Amino acid sequence: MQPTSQISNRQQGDLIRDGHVLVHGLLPAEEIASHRKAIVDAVARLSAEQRELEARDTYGKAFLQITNLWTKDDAVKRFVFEKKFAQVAADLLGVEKVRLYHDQALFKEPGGGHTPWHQDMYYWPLDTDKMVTMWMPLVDIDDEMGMITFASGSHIAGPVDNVEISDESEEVFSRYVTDRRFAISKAESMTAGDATFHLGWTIHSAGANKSDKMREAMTIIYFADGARMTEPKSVHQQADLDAWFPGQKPGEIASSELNPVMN
Ligand SMILES: O=C(O)CCC(=O)C(=O)O
Repeated sequence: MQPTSQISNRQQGDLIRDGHVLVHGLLPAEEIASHRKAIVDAVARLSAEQRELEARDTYGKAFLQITNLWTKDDAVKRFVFEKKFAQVAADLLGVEKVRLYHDQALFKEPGGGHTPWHQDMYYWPLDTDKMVTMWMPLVDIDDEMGMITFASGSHIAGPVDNVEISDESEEVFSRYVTDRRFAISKAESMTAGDATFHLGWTIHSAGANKSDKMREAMTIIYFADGARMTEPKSVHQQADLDAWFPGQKPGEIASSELNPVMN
């Protein structure tokens, strides 16, 4: 299917081959400030994290994580429902329509730890691999701040191990990507409003935030319209089914009130 958004056929091809692609300037500079303010304010209001970094486990050190902000804040909803984000997602997946899985803010604090290598699809109880995450920094970032990092081509083999994001996933996947000699790909820097898109099976991670600034990133996960719920294969998939698909059961088309069509 030909792209109808600002992405090119080449970028579509890159996603299929590498499992990730960087799109520059998806949100123009003049639009960033107001969206950023809305998201930063919402995270400050909604984050319940009280512990010092040292008192947290690896996952807790990686970021402040607030999910489905669109249901809690109308200003953030305007960001999440930007049709052009969803159209890029649909074009990259080669589908006509995409639905929302969920959004999430991932704010890596100054001094925050690395995000261990992992595969997102481990968490997702859907029968499609046409799922993609948009990851957008709201401030200019460089490698020192915790750049998102991909093992290019690692999506092609599908699931590698049944392991949640943890010290164990870091060990398992870093050994796997080294042994298989995947090219490790990350941008040297990203400007606020640039975005990466990665597929659900693409093995990825992010570095620690060695700077004294917050790495503010917002993510939106999309899936191809028509996908069906599957039997949860883990407690994590059960938790996702309950949280993101209220009232739905395995076998049904994923389409709860939390999963509107986005483009
Ligand atoms: O922001 C991060 O540190 C990791 C992001 C990530 O794993 C994701 O968006 O799937």
